[in-house]
Amino acid sequence: MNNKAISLPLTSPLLSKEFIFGVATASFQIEGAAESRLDTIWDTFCATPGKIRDGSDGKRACDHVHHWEEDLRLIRSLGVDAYRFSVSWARVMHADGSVNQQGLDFYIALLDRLNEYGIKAFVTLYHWDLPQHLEDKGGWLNRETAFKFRDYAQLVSRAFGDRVYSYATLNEPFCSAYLGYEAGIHAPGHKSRAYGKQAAHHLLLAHGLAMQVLDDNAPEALNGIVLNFSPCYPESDSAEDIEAAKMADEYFNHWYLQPLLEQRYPDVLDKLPEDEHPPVQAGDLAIIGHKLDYIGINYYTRERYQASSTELFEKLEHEQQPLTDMGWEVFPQGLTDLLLDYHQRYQLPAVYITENGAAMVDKLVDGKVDDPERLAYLQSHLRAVHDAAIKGVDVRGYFAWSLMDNFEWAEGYLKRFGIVYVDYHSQQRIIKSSGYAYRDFLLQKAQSGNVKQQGGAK
Ligand code: IFM
Repeated sequence: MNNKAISLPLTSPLLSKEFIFGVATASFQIEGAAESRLDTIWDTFCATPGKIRDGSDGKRACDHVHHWEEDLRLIRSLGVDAYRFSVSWARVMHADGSVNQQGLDFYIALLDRLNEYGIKAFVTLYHWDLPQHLEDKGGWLNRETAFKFRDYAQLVSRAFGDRVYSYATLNEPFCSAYLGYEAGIHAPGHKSRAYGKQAAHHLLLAHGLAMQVLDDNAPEALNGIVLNFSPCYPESDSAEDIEAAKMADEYFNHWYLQPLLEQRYPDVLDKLPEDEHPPVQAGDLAIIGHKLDYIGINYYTRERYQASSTELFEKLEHEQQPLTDMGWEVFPQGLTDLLLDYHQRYQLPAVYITENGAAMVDKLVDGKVDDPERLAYLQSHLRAVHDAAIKGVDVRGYFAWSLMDNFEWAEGYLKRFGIVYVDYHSQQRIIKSSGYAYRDFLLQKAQSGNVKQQGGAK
């Protein structure tokens, strides 16, 4: 096999004309232009010494607000069917809830251009950048934030009209809740198990409330949510390790999926002390369980667990090679396993792989970036999606994370996930060899008789 190219079996469901390929980004990670929006929890977090590894922030990032036309031309040149990006709440809404028209116009122009190019817009409403004024009132610990999110979804979906192919309410509520309120390694940096569950519940409630709004305002769009999963494997065949991995799986993965699909939290809830239970009020789970048109799945790696004498489970370090620059094990089989497992356990709606990719140590040499490890990662994970699809999982799309290198949260600019390299000084974009391989793969797919479909999503 040519290790400079991406390929799939000719009969792969991923090569059908309906299957959508895209690239993804998020507002805080690429936009910059912080002066034309409100402060967010990530601005505050970045300004707190020691929180971001390289001491950087998102004030300029990829300066996408000033480079968006060039960036959309770049996206078009890759031949993708879709572009997934997020809207910055802090850019489109003033603190008093009124519209920031300039901010909204930015996204409307972007959407219009995408539509002109025939590229489907997958819009995420919340990719972690909560306006700071809401955090000042408790952020996701405050139930009221869920209702503020509904108002924001109302404003955006009314203004965008029928320009959007698909909405995701939230990106990875696990990260917002667990990393932000329980582990303290993401903004706003709280460290409390009780807070983690409280924030998670309010995020899920926000999702359900926004779904009602999206279904009213954007009935033709595919409306859903994006979750991240790391499947949990037991370290050994012992009953104790198997039980530990099962509890971890419920705690980190099913905690989000089960309320959405079955209107209940997983059984591991009963193992938690009363003060760590989510603050569920009557009717909440019915709101959270609003019918989804699709579920977005973000996959990067797996985790391994063993039994612990003091905790419910103990997570093991990633040891198996190869590792990405994040220190995450490259384990494509985990994506197939996860998709098949969820397909068996739940009545899953349509599935889109909304993020998948790898941070690697990229070097710009003579104006080029050769990144064979990222290319191999993409190839093996596309194959993993294919393996699940041929076994019956209704996967309809795949988005590479990320279009371009960007602000990688607590890692700052030290980690590069892009299939396009960004020189942060000159703001030059340089397509990496993985980006060219992705483009060539899509070109070949298009040439083998596949015609892009136009029109509504549902
Ligand atoms: O960069 C992030 C993204 O914002 C959310 N999903 C995981 C990516 C890589 O860490």
